[in-house]
Amino acid sequence: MLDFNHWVSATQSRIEFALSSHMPAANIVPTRLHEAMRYAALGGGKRVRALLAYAAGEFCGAPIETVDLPAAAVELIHAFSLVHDDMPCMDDDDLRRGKPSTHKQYDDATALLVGDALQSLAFQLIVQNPLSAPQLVQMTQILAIATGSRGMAGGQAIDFDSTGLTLNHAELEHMHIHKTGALIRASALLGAHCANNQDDAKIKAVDHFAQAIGLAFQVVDDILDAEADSATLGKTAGKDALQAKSTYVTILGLSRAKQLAEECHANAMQALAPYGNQAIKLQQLADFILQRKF
Ligand code: GRG
Repeated sequence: MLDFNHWVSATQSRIEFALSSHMPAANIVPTRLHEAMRYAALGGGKRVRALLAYAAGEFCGAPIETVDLPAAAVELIHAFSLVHDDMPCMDDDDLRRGKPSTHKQYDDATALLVGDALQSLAFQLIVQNPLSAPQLVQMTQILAIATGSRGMAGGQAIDFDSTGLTLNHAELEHMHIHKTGALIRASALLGAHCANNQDDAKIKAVDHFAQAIGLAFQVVDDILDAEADSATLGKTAGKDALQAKSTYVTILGLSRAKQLAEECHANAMQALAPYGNQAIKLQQLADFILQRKF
């Protein structure tokens, strides 16, 4: 476990460095935009999506250097979604990663452009990776689908359209598979696709694992929103109840929601069972996602 904790902090530093070195410096014109992009993407977050990319890459035999750019790309897309999600026209939140949301620190127009620019930069990084052309095409497609209307943006639209409605379990799951799950799934798949020799069975196992752990991640998110405080979360706690949103906690109750998170975790572990210790990082990451406190 000590080894895993060490790997998490070393990998978080690695991704911070990759992000920082691939983002325009704050003194490059347009300076306000570049400063705001760095504000939004650096110095915060658990980096779960990057960790998944590295762990899946390691499992599939990808050299670690080939995972840096896709790992940075998924964190850029994630940061972009958080910036837009916090804006007054979306979730309207003033606090993110323990500091003022980007539109509060800067302004709405800057926050809009930050999101746009982070998204473009993510795709630039994907295609800059020195991998084969077919690999890059496939990786671009994976990230594009996960981000767009058939993935994260679509999930957000479903969420937005559901305001004031009570969703049932299947509807809630459908929304989260897109809104949160699609990018988590893509993160692991992108890491897996960095391997020079593609092992289809392993990629399938990563895909199964990532879909299940993406759902676990969201169930835990709903539990934390109900149980934790804003200082611990670094974002406004109790937001779901305040907005009368359907969540796993509101539709199942706290205890059944916790049970569901365990079931999703077990499902994720099952996908890796045939690989034993080869999949140790992914397995430990699944525990980390289940047990996280913020
Ligand atoms: C226009 C393509 C497009 C996208 C914008 C705003 C939006 C559409 C989508 C929102 C997606 C969203 C914010 C999902 C919530 C996901 C979630 C649970 C975020 C918290 O993730 P953590 O806990 O955060 O990994 P840290 O700060 O640790 O990185």
